[in-house]
Amino acid sequence: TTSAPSKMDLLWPAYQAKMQSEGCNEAAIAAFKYNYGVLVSGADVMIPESRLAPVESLPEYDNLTVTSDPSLLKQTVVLKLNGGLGTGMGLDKAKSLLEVTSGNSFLDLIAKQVASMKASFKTDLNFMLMNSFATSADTLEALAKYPELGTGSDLEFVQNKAPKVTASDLSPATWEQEPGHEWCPPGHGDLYPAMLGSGTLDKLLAKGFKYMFVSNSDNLGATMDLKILTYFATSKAPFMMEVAVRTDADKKGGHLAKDKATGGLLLRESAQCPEEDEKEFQNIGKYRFFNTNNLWVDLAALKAQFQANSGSIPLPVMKNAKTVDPRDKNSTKVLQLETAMGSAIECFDGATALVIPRSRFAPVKTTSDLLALRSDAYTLTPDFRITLAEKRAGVPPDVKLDGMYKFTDAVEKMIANGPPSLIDCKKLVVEGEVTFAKGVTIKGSVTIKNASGSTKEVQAGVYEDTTVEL
Ligand code: UPG
Repeated sequence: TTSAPSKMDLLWPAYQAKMQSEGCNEAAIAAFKYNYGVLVSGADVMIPESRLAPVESLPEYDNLTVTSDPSLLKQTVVLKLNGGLGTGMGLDKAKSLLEVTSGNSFLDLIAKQVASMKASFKTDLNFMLMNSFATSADTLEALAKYPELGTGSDLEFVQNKAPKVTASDLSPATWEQEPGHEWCPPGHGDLYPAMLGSGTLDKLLAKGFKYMFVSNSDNLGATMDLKILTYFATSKAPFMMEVAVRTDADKKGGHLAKDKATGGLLLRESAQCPEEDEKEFQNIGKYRFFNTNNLWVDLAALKAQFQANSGSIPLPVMKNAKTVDPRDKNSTKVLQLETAMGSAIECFDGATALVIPRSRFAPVKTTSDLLALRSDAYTLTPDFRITLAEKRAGVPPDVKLDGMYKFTDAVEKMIANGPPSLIDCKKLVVEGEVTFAKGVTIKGSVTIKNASGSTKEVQAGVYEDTTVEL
């Protein structure tokens, strides 16, 4: 008997052909095929509240009693995710090219951090980047002045590209005006298939590397920590996520939870939360732990995952609805299939999480984050980390800038005389167009409003728990 071809049998060959003629490797095709299969099956990709239980307690960094073992450094690769563009902040290049502080971009600070780690651990340290087709050239150019960081395939591998899917009939999206728009980066969960497909994973294993520490390039608090490495290695866990205790400033990103069915840990990204559960997602008393995206991976366990799952890792799939030309809202409606690196926590038996001090987490997702980071609420350490000032006791200021400050050039204008002091600021809200005079100090919760329609200056002085109408 012959059965009717499945929907997947009918739809898949066009993608296979498209990816092959584009030169995508086997691992990239296998990863996309898995994601696309989930889409075609019609499965609900959301993670509803009903599936989750909160995580009550976890081991904490401050209570670890391990004796650091520096010999582990030689078996460890430090990797930064650098595939993302700064589009959301008005930059058409890699986000890590943005200036963070005193003439240093994220990449400058990362290069200086690595140099400083090598000096302080008195050993070579293997450093790598995952770039995307959109960030590779600019990044390599910016890093050319740090040759000691590494070069060529020792320094980077480039992540995969995935075909965009036409929303109406699930066929491969086409856009003849600009065929580049037919492809997208498949999210940072692509780290794993990209490592496999580029040969990086096998190369590292062959050279005797055992562990990988990976983090976001926008997190300048994430550097090698020997105590954590030693804890991870001696725990023999295949995978470990560094989590931070959530604060009011941590509304985006993903939180850790327990899968009620299996009792295992899982990550829920905001894109995976059904609208009706949004309130619970934001409940920082219930879901206390936040994924910092600082992850520790046992490379042999990663390789075993691929072997056990016929060459792909079954990460939860996220559907991102867009238009094929991102700038043309009238162009074809498409779905972009993405995965998140931290979701792998549910794939590895025995995966764990560790609560880390806030100093290891200083992300820049928005210009509000950037303003806070430029202020005295954060400090640049001698080893080039950016961390919350000690006086903040682990709590970042909650900054909310007006929508007109979405792009960095607007923020540069606002703080042309220097950023306000935020060391004692709980919350700062800016509504309307303002500039800060030199010498503005914000304490407690302050709202600054300018409804006039033209720029007004916030004059020098101390503003404490007040609303200022300019
Ligand atoms: N990135 C890639 N390739 C991609 C997408 C992103 O390399 O296809 C990089 C990007 O350059 C950045 C990092 O991945 O360095 C993180 O990407 P971003 O979009 O900024 O992070 P989010 O998806 O917002 O959040 C991640 C985790 C989330 C966590 C948060 C912490 O998914 O769970 O809470 O990081 O900042």
